[in-house]
Amino acid sequence: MKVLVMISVVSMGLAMIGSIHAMDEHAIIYDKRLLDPVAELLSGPVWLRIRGYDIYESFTRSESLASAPAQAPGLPIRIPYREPSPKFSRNLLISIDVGRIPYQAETCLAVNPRDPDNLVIGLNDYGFYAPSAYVSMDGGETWSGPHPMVPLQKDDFGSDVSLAFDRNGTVYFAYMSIGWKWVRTLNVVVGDEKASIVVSKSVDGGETWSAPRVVAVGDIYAKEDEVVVIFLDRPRIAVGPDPFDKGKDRIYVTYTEFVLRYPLIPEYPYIMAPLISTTIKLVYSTDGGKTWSAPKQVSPTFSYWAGEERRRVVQGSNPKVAEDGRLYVAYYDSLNDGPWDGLFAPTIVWSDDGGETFSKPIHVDHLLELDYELPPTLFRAWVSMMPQIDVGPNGEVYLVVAARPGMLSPDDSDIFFYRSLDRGKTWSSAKRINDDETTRDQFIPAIAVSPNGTIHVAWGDRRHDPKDVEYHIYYTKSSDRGETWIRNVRVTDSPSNPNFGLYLYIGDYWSIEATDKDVYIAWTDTRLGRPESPNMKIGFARSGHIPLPTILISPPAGAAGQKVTIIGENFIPDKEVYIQVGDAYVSVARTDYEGKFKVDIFMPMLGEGPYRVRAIDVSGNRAEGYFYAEFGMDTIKKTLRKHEESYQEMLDEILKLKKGVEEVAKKIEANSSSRQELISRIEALRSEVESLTQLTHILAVLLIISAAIIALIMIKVWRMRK
Ligand SMILES: [Ca+2]
Ligand SMILES: [Ca+2]
Ligand SMILES: [Ca+2]
Repeated sequence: MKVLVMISVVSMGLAMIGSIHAMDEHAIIYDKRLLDPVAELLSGPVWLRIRGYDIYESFTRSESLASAPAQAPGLPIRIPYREPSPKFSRNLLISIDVGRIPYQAETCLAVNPRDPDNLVIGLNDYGFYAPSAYVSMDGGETWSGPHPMVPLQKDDFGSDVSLAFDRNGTVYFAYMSIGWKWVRTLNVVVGDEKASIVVSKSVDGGETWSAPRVVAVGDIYAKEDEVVVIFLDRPRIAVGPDPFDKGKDRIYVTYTEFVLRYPLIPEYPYIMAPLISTTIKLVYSTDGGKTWSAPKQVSPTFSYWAGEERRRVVQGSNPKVAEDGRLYVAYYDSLNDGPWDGLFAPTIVWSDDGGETFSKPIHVDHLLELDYELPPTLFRAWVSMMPQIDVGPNGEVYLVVAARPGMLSPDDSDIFFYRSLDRGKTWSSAKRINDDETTRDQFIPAIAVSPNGTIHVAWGDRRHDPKDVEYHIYYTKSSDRGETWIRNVRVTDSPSNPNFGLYLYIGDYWSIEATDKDVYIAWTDTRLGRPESPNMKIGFARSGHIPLPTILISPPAGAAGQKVTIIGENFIPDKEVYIQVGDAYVSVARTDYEGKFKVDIFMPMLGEGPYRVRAIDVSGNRAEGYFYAEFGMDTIKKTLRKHEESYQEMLDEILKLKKGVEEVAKKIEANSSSRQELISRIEALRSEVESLTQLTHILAVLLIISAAIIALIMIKVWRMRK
């Protein structure tokens, strides 16, 4: 990818760009995208669009592939195996597919300071091209959503998510609103996406949201001698004490401003290669988001002509406010050797006047740049170099970032931690946070400091996979301001293969938040994805236990072959659940948006005794219970056997009697003196034998009838199950 960009940028040089797309008598339309020279630097979804990767198109293509292989309907395939984390809850996949494209990525978590059980997760949903919010009111056990953000009226889609609560429990959601704009000047027509930064807010914990308010405006316009593109990218929001009135909060939104100036030559219908500038900027609000300041400059502006060797850029800002009202902003500085090459600097600046002016930038370190991707996977991971910061209760500033550990190392990436105990002026040396002994990749770190000062860090980690493809989320914490860290802990209970998500892109950032009681982590999870049907969800876990799914079997006991109702809770929302009796799959149910389901199954003909009933959802959640078959197949068999036994006993009796009669007859022949008396005794015996014989006949008939009933029952059950 990088090579391609280089070629396209270099080939442009100062020469004409673009090819002629159409021409009327007055103007030439360029089909070259104006944002092309900076596409790789922009927010993930924008980059994909500029590079012509149509998510919708490519997904529907892969979906048609998915329907091709023959599959037995209703049979579960590749249910992910869950291996519980030793320190985190079972994982929830909280995002729901409301559009046709099952991709959600890029996530931000926020915890309501007025009600720590109120969590809001923002995420990008490609199903409807808009960021959206999911809300929990029980500390993350159950979620509602999506509550979609809307792009501005004339724009096409939204992108990026950043959330923060203020001290009163109002939550703010910053995102980009993006739309196409054509401009015409002299004899050229050019166009591209333009992005503005907008903020919506919610006063009910994230359930309902205000219309977006524009806080900074991007544009494309033409002047006599140039076409100017202003693209505002990657907003991040922070809320904290106003330095001039600590009794209230100030809201800050930082973003990256890309300016591309395309010179025009009046005599020719061409645009020239542009001058590209990047600056971290900021706007603030002191009235709860009603009005916003003019944009302020956070970083220096770095400019270069497209194709120039020296192409320094800044990107990836992250603001945080300390208790004393100082605002810190960290960002990525590629240095003069440009992005994805040589060195970069995680950089920090601060403002003591509420975002009006900023300190000189401090380079926390100079580190080896990551490549755009982390081999052998293709998703863009360079975003892991955008430093993440948080502030401790005593003004400590902590920063995490990913970088290449060594020039010649086969390891493409590690996570490094830094701290400043003098309010950002000086910084510790790098501390590697991942404690694996592999040369596999770690990426997309996130950091949070809980009110008691404990530092929490989470990141993507491929240490488990010798192929260096599948990732887990890992976590560590420090209770002594970063001196020592606990052993790394696995958070995810099932790995993700990025190739089974949107393989070029799995989100540019993930999120961690911590109270003194709990730690919350959200990330992009592809465990539901398969090569023929890719899938990307937002996964969530907390350090506190999350109740396991349960099933209720009603009635819990009875005859086999009857209808039994299974009611399940706490399963993945809006997805399939497979029902097993013993080891056989007998039915498929679908959960509602709350992860509940109810299904009637017919208990197979079973022997008397307890039978395990299990419900397994597509994400690997399982619950089991027992059904006690009181009268089943073997009960009938037993009854038949009993009848057979008594029949045999009677036959034996009759045979015995017969023998007795024969013996008596012999005796009579021998002695005929009391003949008459004997004859009457024989008669009596004979009638006894006859009545017994009749009884055995009745029993034989009964046996036949029982067999017929069993046959009927079995046919009925077989039909019903069909
Ligand atoms: Ca560099
Ligand atoms: Ca690697
Ligand atoms: Ca590594």
